[in-house]
Amino acid sequence: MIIKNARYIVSSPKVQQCPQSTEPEYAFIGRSNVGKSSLINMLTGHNGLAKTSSMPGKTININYFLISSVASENRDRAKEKKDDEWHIVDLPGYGYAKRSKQEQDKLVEMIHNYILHREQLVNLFVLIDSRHNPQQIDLEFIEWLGENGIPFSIVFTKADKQSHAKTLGNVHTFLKKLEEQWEELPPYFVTSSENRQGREELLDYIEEVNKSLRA
Ligand SMILES: Nc1nc2c(ncn2[C@@H]2O[C@H](COP(=O)(O)OP(=O)(O)OP(=O)(O)O)[C@@H](O)[C@H]2O)c(=O)[nH]1
Ligand SMILES: [Mg+2]
Repeated sequence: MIIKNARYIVSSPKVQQCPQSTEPEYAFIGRSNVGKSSLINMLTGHNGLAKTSSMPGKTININYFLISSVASENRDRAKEKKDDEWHIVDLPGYGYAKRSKQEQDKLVEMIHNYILHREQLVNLFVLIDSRHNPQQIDLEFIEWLGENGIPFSIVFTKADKQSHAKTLGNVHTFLKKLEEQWEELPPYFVTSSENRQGREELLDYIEEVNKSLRA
């Protein structure tokens, strides 16, 4: 997939205030600081599109970006072809310990409401830090997605932070853990926003899902 344009649309504090449009949307979720906003910038090729920070807790609303793209196979006919239009949604992270309980609960409610009620949501990317052992909070969140029948994929982040072998080991351990809960594993991707690892795979996957929606 070739991204032709990516632009910021709106930052909504509630699902009721999200855009009324019908474009399919792909949302990014995961623990605070896992790299959601950085991944969005890496995928779109626009540094600074989504606000990032080394301090956890940066994103606090439901942020919309409108993407125009063309399928790679139409690269040479991009002018004749109508662009695909879809939304990327940057969500706040969960599990930031320094937030007050009240703030934390409010964000979780917002995230849950969005995920459960947003009909345009076609896939949720759940980001997992590839440096760590499986964390309870991530496993519980994924279990909740399963209970509610939400379509999701896993994105392992920050693969540049350690050796390839260490990343693969952690990915394997996480998937083994998921196999205890799931008969079939979800699609998964290993990424780095630093060196753009996994970009093509993720964009191709989105292109496939977009295509299947039109079929
Ligand atoms: N080395 C490396 N650093 C990364 C990568 N992705 C994100 N970071 C760093 O991790 C920190 C957090 O990144 P964000 O993209 O703001 O994380 P987030 O998940 O959006 O965080 P919240 O909005 O607070 O929930 C920043 O300092 C990023 O530069 C990566 O792939 N590699
Ligand atoms: Mg963020």
